Amino acid sequence: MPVARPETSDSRIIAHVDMDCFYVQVEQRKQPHLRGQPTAVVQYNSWKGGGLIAVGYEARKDGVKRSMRGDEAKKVCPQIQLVQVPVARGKADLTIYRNAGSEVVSILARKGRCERASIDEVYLDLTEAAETMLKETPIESLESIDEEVLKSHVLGLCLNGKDDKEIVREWLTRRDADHRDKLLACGAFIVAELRLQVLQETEFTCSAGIAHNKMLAKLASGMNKPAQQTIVTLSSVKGLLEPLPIKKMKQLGGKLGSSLQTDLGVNTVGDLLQFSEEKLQDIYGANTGTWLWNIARGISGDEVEGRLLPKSHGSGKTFPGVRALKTLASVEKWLKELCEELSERLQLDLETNKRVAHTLTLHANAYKSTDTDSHKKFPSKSCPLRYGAGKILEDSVKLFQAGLREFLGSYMNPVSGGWGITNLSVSASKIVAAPSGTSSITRYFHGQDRFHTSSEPSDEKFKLEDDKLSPLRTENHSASHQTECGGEQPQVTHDTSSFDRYETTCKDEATEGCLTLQNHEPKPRLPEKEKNINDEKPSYGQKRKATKEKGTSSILRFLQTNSCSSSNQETKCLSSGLQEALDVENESLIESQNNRRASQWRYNIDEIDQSVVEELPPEIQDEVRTWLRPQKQANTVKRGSNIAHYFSPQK
Ligand code: DCP
Repeated sequence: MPVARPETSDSRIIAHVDMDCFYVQVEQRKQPHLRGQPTAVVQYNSWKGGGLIAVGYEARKDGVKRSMRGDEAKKVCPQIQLVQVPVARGKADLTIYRNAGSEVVSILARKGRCERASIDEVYLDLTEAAETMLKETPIESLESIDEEVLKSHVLGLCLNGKDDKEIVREWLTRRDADHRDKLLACGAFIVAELRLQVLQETEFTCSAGIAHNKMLAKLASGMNKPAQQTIVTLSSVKGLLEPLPIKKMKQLGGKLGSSLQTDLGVNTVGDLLQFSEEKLQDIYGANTGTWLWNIARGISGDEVEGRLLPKSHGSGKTFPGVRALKTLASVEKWLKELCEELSERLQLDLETNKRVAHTLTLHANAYKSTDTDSHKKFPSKSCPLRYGAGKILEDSVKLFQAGLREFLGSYMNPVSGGWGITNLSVSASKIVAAPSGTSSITRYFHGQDRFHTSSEPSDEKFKLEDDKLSPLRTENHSASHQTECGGEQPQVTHDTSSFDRYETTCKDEATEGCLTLQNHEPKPRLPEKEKNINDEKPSYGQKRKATKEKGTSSILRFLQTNSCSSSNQETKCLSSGLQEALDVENESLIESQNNRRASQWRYNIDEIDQSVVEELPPEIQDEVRTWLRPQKQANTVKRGSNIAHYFSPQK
């Protein structure tokens, strides 16, 4: 869910730096003879010349596009150089690009707080640096100004194509300029210098947007590429935003954007301006309403997070068309590859950065051959992460089983086929600093081993991801979630809008080998009494209500299934291979249903895993925590309260 944060100040100086045709530049540095040549990077598979994932600017001039395959690119640009993405474990290996991104980050971080937003994008908070510069070096008295700064594009400034640099120079050095514009001018100097340092030290060019907040800086960085920078002045904000298609705005690429279009007739950001904050709050809830009102006016208080390392690690692969995985054995084989890669990267992160990840998540895209329910998605599943490739694989297999069972429903037997997996990925998130000192790290892992004595994850630790728990939980997870994938992955929506949207939509073959930015769809919190603009149509609010109910039953199912599975079944399930396990799971499901009918429900509160609790709706979390306080346990459970409702045998 978008969070409406008020601007702490409209004098912040924020830059968004985006590398130009990044993978192509990395390959050109590796093979200097490619410099200046039309070049594109293709995914490793050779069908129709492979899918293009990065296109150099020389090739773009000839009409080559990222949506093309290698063969098509050769038709429009016969001299194009196609470079294959490195391959490891039968899939794309992005290590060189990741490392190249880290080189750039370490340079950009020199002047202020720096947030690594993706493999080739960075936000910088340059407020302090700009203020210091303004105090120490008044720009109006500068005699010579670097070309790179003079090449800046200042939005709203009228250029004539002849004396552009002079006009920019005047703007930069105006004595009577507003303080905020003076700070922006300083930002332009600082960013130009950083971009030059990146070029000198890494040979890479990049482009940047400089503005008073992250949203505007991001919108501007792609406006003039390659190797240029764009400044968003306060006076230009209205003109910049008004014509923008609403779906292009960050966090509006999904359902919320569609609701604005269909329910309110809002197609551009300008259209949103006619709605009062109260009206938007009435429809979408207080927070989302305010957020919408703010973004229409270019207001966004999002802070640049000081983070030079990725938030999560992922390893994935797509299996398009005939390559879809149709047997459990093939899924297990690929999971092994993915888990090994993930484990290596986790190990490296631990050794290099002393960080540990806490959550393992399995995502997949699937279809049923006899599909009557084609909109149904394979549910993402997560559990506490245990270190070691073997353990990660074991847990991933369990997560896959759980997801497949849910995807197919109780009437379809996973073993008998009739399904296909077109995308598979595992990711590790909730990465935090490891306890300091090597001995602590060792203790940490010993502790983990003790916890998982059987090396088997207990069923209680498997939980439904996101929407599956409850709608509120989804809202809690609306913050952007970035995964640098080590393999073939879903789409990247690298337009000016939704780079950190959670688009579960996937991927055609051309997206293989790509970096994935996985984020959560904004889910507005709805007001208690939902007011619909159009009572005829099912509104966004009504849809959400339906989801809520669905979420409630899902969590119930989850808790009950877990608590009902007998230890005998569990042991059998865990010690067998995937096929056998799925048979057992089916039996277990039937038995758990019977158990439910017989009201043999039991849930041992001591077995509630903390990370499961964290995924529950906030009010439920509070109540569970109250339960977990032993001395108060007996007195604090409120009869008829929400938690009792979720956990009650009758349900
Ligand atoms: N990428 C990918 N798969 C995609 C899109 C992108 O693997 N579907 C990779 C290759 C890109 C890198 O991510 O080089 C960064 O993506 P961008 O969208 O930022 O595009 P480029 O950096 O290639 O070009 P631009 O100069 O337009 O930003």
